Amino acid sequence: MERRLFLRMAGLAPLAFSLKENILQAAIPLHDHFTLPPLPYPTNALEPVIDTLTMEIHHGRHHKGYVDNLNKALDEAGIHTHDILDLMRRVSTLSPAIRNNGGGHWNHSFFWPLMRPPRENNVPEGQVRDALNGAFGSFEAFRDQFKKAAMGRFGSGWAWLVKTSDGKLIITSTPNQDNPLMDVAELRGTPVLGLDVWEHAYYLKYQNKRADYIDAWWKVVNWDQVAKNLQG
Ligand code: MN3
Repeated sequence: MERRLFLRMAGLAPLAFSLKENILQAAIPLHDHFTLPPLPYPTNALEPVIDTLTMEIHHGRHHKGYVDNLNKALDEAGIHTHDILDLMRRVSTLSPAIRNNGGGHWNHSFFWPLMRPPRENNVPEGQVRDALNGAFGSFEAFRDQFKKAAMGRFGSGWAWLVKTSDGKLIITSTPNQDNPLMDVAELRGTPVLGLDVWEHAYYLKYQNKRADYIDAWWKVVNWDQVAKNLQG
């Protein structure tokens, strides 16, 4: 109060007001666009298919890194948004850092709920089974084709089951942290299922054996989540 009174007396009230505004603006954290979502299960929940240390590093460091670097890249570009889908759809107009880290954030946020503790004979039922039968002939044929896409992605990337705008189910893969939502994607559509085939997703347990990781992964696929994605 004394300070404000002094400033008013000195004829400096407008200056005090603008100083206060600046301080308020500076107090808003710059990196508040996106945050790391918690895993929907403990880090050991997918053992032995995906080991605890891989989950800790994958979620706590890799995914967190994408979130932090995305926020930084958005600040640098002067973009203020909480709409990740909007960023994906116009990624060709944005910086490589936003493309890579925005994709990394969307992809991993999509990936975690697609898994659950392992089950033997973990096969889809109902609507998902029918949809896969319709599109690929059988679940086994779908699984083979999906594995081929995941194996065929040279270097780092993702394999996807995607619903196209005309309602068709197709399998595709993307490099790096790209995804089928991006306007730069070869095949665009809404992801229904996705598999991270970056080495950071499997190297500690499977080393260079990507095929073994893919084969084991079917035991932890959360078909209930796939059903939700198929309807959405
Ligand atoms: Mn990853």
